[in-house]
Amino acid sequence: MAVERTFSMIKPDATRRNLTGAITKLLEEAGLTVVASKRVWMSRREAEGFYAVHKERPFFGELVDSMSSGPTVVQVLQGENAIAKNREVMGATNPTQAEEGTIRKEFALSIGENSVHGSDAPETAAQEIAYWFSETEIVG
Ligand code: RTP
Ligand code: MG
Repeated sequence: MAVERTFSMIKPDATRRNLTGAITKLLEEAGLTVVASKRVWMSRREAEGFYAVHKERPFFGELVDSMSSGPTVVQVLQGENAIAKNREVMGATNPTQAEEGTIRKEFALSIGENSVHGSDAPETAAQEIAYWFSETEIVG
């Protein structure tokens, strides 16, 4: 299995409830290492750019509103099989379908306010990391 990097966000619904530490703990316990981290309050324009792939979806406006409504913690996670492992720890997009022990089962409020984001493939991980971080900010 290869060591990979993936991109993760702790969304405003979670930072607002002071869950940055609790969520990071679950990621670390799953064997992922935080190799870059910063807190950002993204603008609507940054949120629209980040989620451009969803711009035709009916929930796009709501998603941009919510992601620019408060601070987000953006992170790069490193570890074996990091992309799939992170998705596993996050749990299903809709928290009512998330498995016991996952971040979304424990903390998400709704499908829109679902506490975390994680890249879904190597290509999107590389793009999403580059959207928020320069190489010098990542310390492996
Ligand atoms: P993410 O990208 O955030 O890690 O989550 P995901 O792959 O599980 O979900 P995706 O389909 O990529 O959707 C991105 C985010 O949009 C919000 N969403 N709202 N109201 C809705 O029906 C709806 N559907 C999706 C969620 O916050 C989701 O994480
Ligand atoms: Mg997604």
